Amino acid sequence: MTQKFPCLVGRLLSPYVRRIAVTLNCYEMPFERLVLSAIDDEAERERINPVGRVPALLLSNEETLVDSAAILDHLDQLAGTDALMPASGFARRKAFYQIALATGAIDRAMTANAERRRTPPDDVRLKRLLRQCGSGFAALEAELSAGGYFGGDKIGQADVTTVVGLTFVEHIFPGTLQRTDLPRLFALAEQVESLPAFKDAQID
Ligand SMILES: N[C@@H](CCC(=O)N[C@@H](CS)C(=O)NCC(=O)O)C(=O)O
Repeated sequence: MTQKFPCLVGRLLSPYVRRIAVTLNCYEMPFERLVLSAIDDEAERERINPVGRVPALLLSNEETLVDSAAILDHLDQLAGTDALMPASGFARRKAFYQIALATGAIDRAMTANAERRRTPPDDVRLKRLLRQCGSGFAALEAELSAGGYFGGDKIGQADVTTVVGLTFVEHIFPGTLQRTDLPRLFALAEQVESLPAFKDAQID
């Protein structure tokens, strides 16, 4: 059966899946969803992606894209001059740096989440992972000017990935990140989470 729209695989609890959903919404590209858990549904995930990870994007020509960075690259090419990534130069390098801080912080939180589920958890490791997650967001706070976006006056992928990451960490480790330490990031998150592109891709 051929599908009309691309199909996004994974739950929006995953910040990697969610940043794809938000980006598709920003680009006004319709998509379908296949909601597979990143914990259960392993056989189905491995059928789609041999390493069992989400997100994947199933294209209508039956191609399968895996890994959120590769999926974003494809979507940015389709979006052309409307892409959320700067096309070249310092602005593009800077955006990649900021996105790497955000995905790095997300990965630390995910590893910490797995660590706290172990019996018994390694508390020293858990503390270090959460500290490094916090340091990533602190570095992002320093990159952001009050009331602005990372790239200036227009929302970009660094904003999308950072806010999706902040909301995720707040969700799985409530209270770990403090508004008093990250006032500009929390203000950015409050503002963009109220945009339709984010509201239509709430954590599920
Ligand atoms: N670098 C990957 C990371 C994807 C990732 O970590 N996915 C997690 C969910 S957030 C996953 O599928 N976990 C299940 C597993 O590793 O078994 C990307 O950007 O897509």
